[in-house]
Amino acid sequence: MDIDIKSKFMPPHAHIKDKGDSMQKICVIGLGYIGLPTALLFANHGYEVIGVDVDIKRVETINKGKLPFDEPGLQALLTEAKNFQTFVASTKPEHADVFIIAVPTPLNKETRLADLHYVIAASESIAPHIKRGNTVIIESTVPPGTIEKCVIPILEGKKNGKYNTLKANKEILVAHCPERAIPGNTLSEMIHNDRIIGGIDALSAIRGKEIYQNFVKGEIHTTSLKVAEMVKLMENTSRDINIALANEFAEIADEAGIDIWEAIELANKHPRVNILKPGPGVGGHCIAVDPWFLTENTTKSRIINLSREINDGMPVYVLQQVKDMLKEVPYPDKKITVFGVAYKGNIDDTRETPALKFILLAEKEGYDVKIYDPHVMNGQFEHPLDPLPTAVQDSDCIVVLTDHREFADLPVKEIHSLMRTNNIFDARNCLDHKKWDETGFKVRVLGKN
Ligand code: SAJ
Repeated sequence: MDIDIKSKFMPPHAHIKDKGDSMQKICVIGLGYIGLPTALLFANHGYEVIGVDVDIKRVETINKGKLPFDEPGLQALLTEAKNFQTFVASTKPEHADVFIIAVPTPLNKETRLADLHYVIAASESIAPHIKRGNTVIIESTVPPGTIEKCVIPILEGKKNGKYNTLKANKEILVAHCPERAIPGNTLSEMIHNDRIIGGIDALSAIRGKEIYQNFVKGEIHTTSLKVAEMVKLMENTSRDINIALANEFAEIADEAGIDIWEAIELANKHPRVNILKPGPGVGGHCIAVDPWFLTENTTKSRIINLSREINDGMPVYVLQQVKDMLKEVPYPDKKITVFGVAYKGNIDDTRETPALKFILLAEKEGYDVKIYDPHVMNGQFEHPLDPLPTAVQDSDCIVVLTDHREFADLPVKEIHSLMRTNNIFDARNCLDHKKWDETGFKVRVLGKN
């Protein structure tokens, strides 16, 4: 598309690549798993960035040069940006050329509707600072139509009449650039993945592309706001459905005495088949949540709802398997040790983790549950965690719920000697089962009975 952005609304210093120009300023709202890396990438790619968060402690930690969570490569970006004074965190937004909203959109678990209050509060917080020619980019995941219906009226000042009304697509540019990075590999994915940018008009999308092109090496595809909103939800929903299928296959295989892991590996040798892995359920802030944003305004969804049901039911299924495995353990006070509460391997993130559901269900059934997770610190999870020896002391069964790389290399003999009865249930198929078996453990694996 051939649109001259500079001549339309851009302030004279807009083209930051020109030598001698002053730096453009970006205000990023939300310094979480997506907002902070995004802010720091811009701060290391020619922009002056102010990162805003309502959590004062988080703001102070970041301004001291420390990260509020682990993410490979992020510390170096923070240190660099601080050294060059291109980044500062604050609790209040201020005037900028570009505003990026990267706040969470949780699910209201009762209504199963997207809880937009953070997005609305973020939009309200920047509205008084927006000027003619500014660009507002929403990274937060939202149900289709949300930006036009809920965000733009706030940015235009229509909601409370307090601000001088600015017209989106005439005086302010509005775009949606949904994040696509995976925790644990966020920076690399932010830089190398293709991005989708939807605009309220073509100009907004192109302006968004121009901004992100400063650090994105993947292709940037422009489209409308609604298509971009839909694409993001379709991506995560397709993954949820694929995992649900893998989980259903695992249950069928358990019943039929087939090794599902071998079967999936072989099925995936077909050039057009790519079945994901079964497991104890789906966690994280996205895949367990986003499919509901697609179903909330329609009566047409079926497979999406069913897949959510299957994946949400996996902790129950794993517990049934563990119960069956322990039925011959003679003690009335059975003890279980959960290995891994992060929602997936090699990260410290426990949001929406299926481990929590498993633990609550097991405790309700009378099991005494201990937890070991080499990535998660005490205080980061709803339940207390223990060091490895305390966690396995007198235990009757280890239940592996997360595929952390450390679990491949555990002191199996020492663990054996500390436990009361030696059972291990691997819901991720991530251990060297032969080693555990040879040390005297009864081993069971999800989808491999
Ligand atoms: N899981 C399985 N089996 C698999 C793969 C994953 O049970 O074969 C489970 C994981 O253990 C975890 C959950 O699914 O509990 C989700 O993990 P994930 O690695 O699939 O995804 P997330 O939630 O960390 O990140 C996803 C990514 N989306 C896609 O891959 C389509 C990421 O690119 C998005 O940016 C992110 O959601 C997001 O923020 O939307």
